[in-house]
Amino acid sequence: MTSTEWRPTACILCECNCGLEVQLGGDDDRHLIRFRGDKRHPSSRGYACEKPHRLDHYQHGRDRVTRPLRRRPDGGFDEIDWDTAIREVAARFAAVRDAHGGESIFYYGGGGQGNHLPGAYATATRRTLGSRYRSSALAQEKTGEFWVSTRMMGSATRADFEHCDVALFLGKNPWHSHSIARARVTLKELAQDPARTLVVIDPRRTETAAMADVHLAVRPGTDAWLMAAILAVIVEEDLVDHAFVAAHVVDAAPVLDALRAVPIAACCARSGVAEADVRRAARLLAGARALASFEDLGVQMNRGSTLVSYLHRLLIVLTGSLGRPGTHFVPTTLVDIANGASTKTSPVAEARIVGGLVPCNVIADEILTDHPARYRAMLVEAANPAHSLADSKRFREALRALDLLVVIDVAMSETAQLADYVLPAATQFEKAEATFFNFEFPANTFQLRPRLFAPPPGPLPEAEIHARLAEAWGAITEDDLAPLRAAAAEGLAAYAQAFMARVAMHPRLSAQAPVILYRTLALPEALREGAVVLGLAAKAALERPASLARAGFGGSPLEAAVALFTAIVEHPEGVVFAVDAWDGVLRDLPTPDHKIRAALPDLLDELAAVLAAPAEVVDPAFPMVLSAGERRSFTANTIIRDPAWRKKDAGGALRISPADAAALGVVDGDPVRLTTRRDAVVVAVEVTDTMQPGHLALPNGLGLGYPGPDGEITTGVAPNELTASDDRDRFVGTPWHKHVPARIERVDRTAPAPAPAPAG
Ligand SMILES: Nc1nc2c(c(=O)[nH]1)N[C@H]1C(S)=C(S)[C@@H](COP(=O)(O)OP(=O)(O)OC[C@H]3O[C@@H](n4cnc5c(=O)[nH]c(N)nc54)[C@H](O)[C@@H]3O)O[C@H]1N2
Ligand SMILES: Nc1nc2c(c(=O)[nH]1)N[C@H]1C(S)=C(S)[C@@H](COP(=O)(O)OP(=O)(O)OC[C@H]3O[C@@H](n4cnc5c(=O)[nH]c(N)nc54)[C@H](O)[C@@H]3O)O[C@H]1N2
Ligand code: SF4
Ligand SMILES: [Mo]
Repeated sequence: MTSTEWRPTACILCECNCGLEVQLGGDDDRHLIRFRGDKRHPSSRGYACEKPHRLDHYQHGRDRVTRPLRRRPDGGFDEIDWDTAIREVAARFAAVRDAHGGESIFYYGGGGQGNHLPGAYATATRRTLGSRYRSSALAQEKTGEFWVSTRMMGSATRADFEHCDVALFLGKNPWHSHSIARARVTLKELAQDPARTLVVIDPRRTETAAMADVHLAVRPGTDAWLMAAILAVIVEEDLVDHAFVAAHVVDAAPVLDALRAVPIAACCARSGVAEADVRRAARLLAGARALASFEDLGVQMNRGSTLVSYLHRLLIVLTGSLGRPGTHFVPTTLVDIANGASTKTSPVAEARIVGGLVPCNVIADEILTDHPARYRAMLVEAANPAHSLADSKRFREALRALDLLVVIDVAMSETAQLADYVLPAATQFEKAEATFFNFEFPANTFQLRPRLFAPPPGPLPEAEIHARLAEAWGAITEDDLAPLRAAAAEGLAAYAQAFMARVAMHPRLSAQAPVILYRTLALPEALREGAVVLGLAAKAALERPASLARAGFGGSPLEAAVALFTAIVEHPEGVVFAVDAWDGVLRDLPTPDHKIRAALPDLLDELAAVLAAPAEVVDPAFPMVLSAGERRSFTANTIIRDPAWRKKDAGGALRISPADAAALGVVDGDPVRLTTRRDAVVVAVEVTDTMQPGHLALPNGLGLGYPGPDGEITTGVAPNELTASDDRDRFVGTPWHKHVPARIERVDRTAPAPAPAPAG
């Protein structure tokens, strides 16, 4: 039986978090049976792709962790009760802190594509322990973009694809990866309207490229030359928006000089794109009424990634594509996720920390050393770094070298398998959840989704885990909480006032604010874990009062915070929390003088160095380039572990070009041996003329172990068995996952599959 009631929730499979309505059914109404896009959700407005229909595979994974687990010396796990788990985990973290200082305790994760509240609660745990270093997946994708953008414009920017007339996707395949609201509707509109132009820069003729008016099939890893050539054409043909530059840019001259020196023909040759096509694209981009652009992993996980992010930003600036409808904007967010400020370095590798995040690719180096400041303990929450970080073998070795590894996850992930303690979390449908990945403009949205049902006995929401840890450490006591519980009974405004007074009187409590809110705020059971959002609303009311007021949440900061939080609680389908204006984008640019800095000397030097460098010598042992981790119709990081969720491409084929297939004598479905400097695997091929000769692509999110009838079965190739952590950007340490030197060889179809490489 399926209940006919439609319940509001959201899809958790990519960062768009489209609003959904779901009908429950099956045992105790705990299965997610029917789905539809929620028309009331303010940004997705009824949109959803094919993936959420498979969400029940997430809720009912067979490798769900249902009890706290403690590692035995023989490597197995014992189930323990929560009191024991909390007591021991609290004592062991405290012991590491007392022996080596809180800064030796590293925090990784905090949220994936659908769940950002754990990271908010974990700030209490981190501050109690004095933990200073942390990271997340953003530090292997977006930190380069955030860093240059913040230096130039005071913030990262996003783009308005709905109203642009020219759209550029650079190393991005939104048909499958989305990342913009209602991606496929927006792409179809762009493609079908003769007055609008879709430009894609990608070595592969992706689904998005196939719809495009202009597809520049760049040679893999050479986007820096292509972008330099495009910019140089814009300068040479005098297509620069001089009025914009004069009004908003303080230091354009050194940039224009550098671009005048770019050898256009040589750059085009290097990038594999005909000069005539580059010039045509440059004129289109510069001639746009409104240009919207988006760079993603194809360039951010590739050679020269930070330089390409810089050149992309120069394209935005020199074409004046900021602050008008259809161009770029600075989003107002509830949590400052896109902050690219950099003030310190990591303690061992001395790597640049951007937005508070240690580069993922140096974490193993920070552990596998006898340096006194090395990380000794790690808390991993809602992330699977043993699978998602470069060079899994070395990362596993690093995790094993820790004095203590604690993992909070719903499933027995590759990382959980290495933990000293695994703490089982409620799924994202068993607790209230939210994300901070909405970047709409001028009206931005936020959705706090109520749980669909209670967790089964065993797993706990992260909020509860962090609150119990705080209590075990004595960081919060009943004396701290009782007065606030009393205030909560008098309503939200009285509570908020009492909360501020209490923290002002006892400043030590400010570090514990998330868990205090969770313990004392009177919320309906289905929304309890949303308590921390009141704190975020209060912060937004102080920092962005005008944006909140335009959305209807005005008055004093306290009044605004209370009104906003009330609306969030009353609208489980999502609310508009901030409204901005296009004419405010440039006026309020978050740089000290509200002007753009175009000349970043280190990146201009890098451009000159790259242009002067001789062509790289290809290692004959690895003549091909592997893009390790491509988004396809049925991939979603490692959020769903059951391979049966995939309706297509169940095994995760290696895409190769017809020319490479013919040279090897293989056809669709044949196995080949794929070898990189780190490993060799056997994988079936998909022969497709969307690939360039010499270019290979493996999907992301595969190679997960999952319980089968006769034990664990691993489906597909885990991409990071093949990658190396030294292959990274020299500025911010982002990995070159899309540029792994590789070769392929034929294997006999009838020969038994080779034994898997020993787990390092
Ligand atoms: N279906 C699905 N959607 C997802 C996700 C998922 O797992 N599955 N994950 C989400 C997440 S976490 C993220 S970060 C986004 C990522 O979204 P995308 O960045 O769009 O994802 P990818 O497919 O990894 O890479 C994009 C493109 O880079 C191209 N590329 C490879 N090498 C080069 C190169 O040298 N130059 C250029 N210009 N392009 C190159 C590839 O051909 C590919 O089309 O997707 C999100 N959406
Ligand atoms: N080679 C290569 N590597 C890549 C990429 C690539 O393209 N190529 N892409 C990179 C990118 S862009 C990203 S974003 C990362 C993603 O990698 P990670 O950041 O590690 O994220 P996920 O793989 O989504 O892992 C999420 C974990 O959270 C668990 N989980 C799900 N729901 C909950 C919950 O409610 N609570 C808790 N506590 N846990 C939960 C899941 O079981 C899973 O173990 O991968 C990166 N790695
Ligand atoms: S676009 Fe992303 S969030 Fe929306 S339904 Fe598809 S996978 Fe889910
Ligand atoms: Mo990502």
